Parts: sequence; C-alpha cells; structure tokens
Amino acid sequence: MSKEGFLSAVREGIARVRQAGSEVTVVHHNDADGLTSAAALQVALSRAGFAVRRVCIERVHPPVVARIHEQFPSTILYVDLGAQAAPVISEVNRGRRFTIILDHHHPQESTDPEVLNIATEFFGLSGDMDIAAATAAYFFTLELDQRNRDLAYLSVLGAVGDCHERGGRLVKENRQALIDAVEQGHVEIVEEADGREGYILTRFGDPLPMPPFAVSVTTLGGAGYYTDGPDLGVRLCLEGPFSEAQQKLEELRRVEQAAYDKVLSRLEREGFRETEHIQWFLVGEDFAPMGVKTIGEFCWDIRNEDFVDPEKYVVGFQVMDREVPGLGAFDWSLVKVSMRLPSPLEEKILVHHTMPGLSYLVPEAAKQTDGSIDACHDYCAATLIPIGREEDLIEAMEELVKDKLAATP
Ligand SMILES: [Mn+2]
Repeated sequence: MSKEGFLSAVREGIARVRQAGSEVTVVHHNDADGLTSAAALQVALSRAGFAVRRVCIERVHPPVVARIHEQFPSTILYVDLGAQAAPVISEVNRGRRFTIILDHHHPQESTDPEVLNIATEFFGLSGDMDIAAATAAYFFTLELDQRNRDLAYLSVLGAVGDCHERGGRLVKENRQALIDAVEQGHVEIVEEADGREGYILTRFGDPLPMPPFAVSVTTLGGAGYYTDGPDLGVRLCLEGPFSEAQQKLEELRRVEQAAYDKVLSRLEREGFRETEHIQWFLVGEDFAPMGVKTIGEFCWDIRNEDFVDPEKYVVGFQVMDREVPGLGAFDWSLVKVSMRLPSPLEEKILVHHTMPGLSYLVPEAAKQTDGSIDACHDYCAATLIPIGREEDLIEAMEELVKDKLAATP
C-alpha cells in the first residue's frame, strides 16, 4: 500500500501495453483533470512510438463502453474515469483486448484478467486529497521515459482543476509533480497573505494564474463537449493560449450565459416542482449543445439563491444527446440527473446528520428507476435514467427520505 506499489503496477501495465501492439486508445473525462491526463498520455505514448487516439466521454455508460471495445481494435487506456466501472468494463471486454484503468476515483475490482485496474486508492493513495488523475498519468509517463518530466506542469493544472489544494496547497503526490514543474521553470509558487499558495503557469512565457486557466480548459471540455471543445482543450494544455481556443471560449461563455438566463428566468417565474423535501426542474434540451455537465454546474450555481428553498434538495434534469463525439449515435433516450444542496441543508447532512445524504438516496432511487449507478458524494450526486422516469425518481427519493427520518428518533 504505497506509491511504490502503485508504480510497480504501472510498470506491469506498461510492459503489457508494449506487448499488446502499437496502438493505444486513450478514453478520458472532459474536465481539466481528464483533459490534462489525456494530453500527458498522448504526448508520452506518441514519443514512445505508439499511434494514439483519444476518446473523450462524459459518463461511463455501459453502451458507450461496449462501443469503444467494439470499434477500436487497440489497447484501451481509461484515465480519470473507469475505476468504479471496472466490473462493467470487464464484462464488456471479456478478455478481448488489454485494457488499463488509471484513475483516482473509488474503485471496484476488475473481473477480467485483461483489464488491469490501477486505481490509486488500491495502493493507499487518496484520490480525494493527494493524487489527481493528471498526477497518476504523469507518474505513468515517467515510467515510460524519464524525459517526460517536462509534462509535470500538466499534473498541477489537473490537480488545481479538481480543487485538490488541502489547506490552500497541493500535498503528497500532487506536490511531487508540482516541485518537478517548479524546478523546470514551468510553474511558480506564490505565497498568498492568508497562508495559501497561488500557482502561476509560466510554461508558455507570459505568466498565467492556474485556476482561471483550468476553468477555461474545463469550459472547453464541458460546455464545448459536442462542438470539438475537448480537442481544443487538450491543445490549450499543450500549446498555451491560441486564438481559435480564445474565440471558442468567448462563444461558449455567451452560449452558456444565454442558456442560464433562459432557465433562470423561467424558474423565477414558474418556480420548481416540489415534494415535501425536494425541489426539482427539467431543462429538456435548453442547455444543448453543451454537455450534460452543465446541469450539475447550474444546480451548484443556484443552490443558495433567494428563490431556492434552503431546506430542500435541488434536483435538475437535462436530456442527454444521442451522439457521443468520436463514437457515433446511440439509440438511448436518457436524461442526466444532477443533485446539489443549499448550504443550510448541507449543514444538516454533513455536520448534524439529521437529514440523509445523497450517497444514501441516489444509488437506491436510481436502481428503482433503471438508472445507472455512478460515483456519488453526500453533497453532490448524478445519475442517468430513462426519459419519462423523472417523477418516479423523485418519488423514490422522497420515500427514502421519509423512511430514513421515520427510522431516526
Ligand atoms: Mn479527476
């Protein structure tokens, strides 16, 4: 249970990748951590002579996994996602091709010997605190070739994107990558007055504060998901700011603002649909062509607004597109559900434990409504369910809340 254990699993993975052929498909998440991880792996694997393809996905959904394993006769490398879906990935792969999962989310064991799940948590490296996926990817690139040390700055960007600062600074494995980047003059650390650290990206000449740069990368991957944003995001990480990315960002910010304003004014006018403990709303396709990450960000933004009941769970539904860029069309009819908490309710859940958290409510309610189970936290959760089951999901959650409250004295 250590970094050494993690690195020896990485070395086993690399040896098996080399044996398996000369092509690798990197499947990655669309936020800053996922995009920086993919950028580092793309560069390092290309340097090592592999032909590399990237597939950026928003959710690990079984039909998506099935399509990936059918469509690409290559080694498959999942990064910043997949750890919890290891059983699904194993079931789909059935020994067909060598697959690595390199992730920092809570893992499940693989059930296919051809699927190697190198989740940091298996080795005692905390994916919530100490190691971003981008840092795990960086360690992987170093084991491929020590010359990949020039990619260290990508870890810092991914870790900042995932809000990994603890007490205002990056720690443990993330800090090792940070120090590598600082030693090469690619990142500068600034001591802030309040004891926190600020990180400045100097890799591309002009100093760029890291947090807004990471937000830009996430905007390209999330709001730009269906319009080639992830490609621009990876290029932005590798090349620094360029005009096409800047233009795209401006366009996406306009699209996002217009869609937010539309949904906001409707909510203020018409209010939420409500049960005793839940307030919920549908946005349908009003956030298209932005990715389904948008509904989660929107719920987070409004959770403490005046028109929101501070004692009720906030639940939003966004219709999921049938197209997955790079994989083609699917015949599903799905809605993404995002849940967030107003601060007073959050305090009851996290501090006083007088209300049930989302990690209790959501997996069970999703199971009852044919939803896919995904990583849930007590304060923030998401799932995919079939269109038409929205009210069923709300009712299931409401029942679970009532049962829980009835059972607690
Ligand atoms: Mn991550």
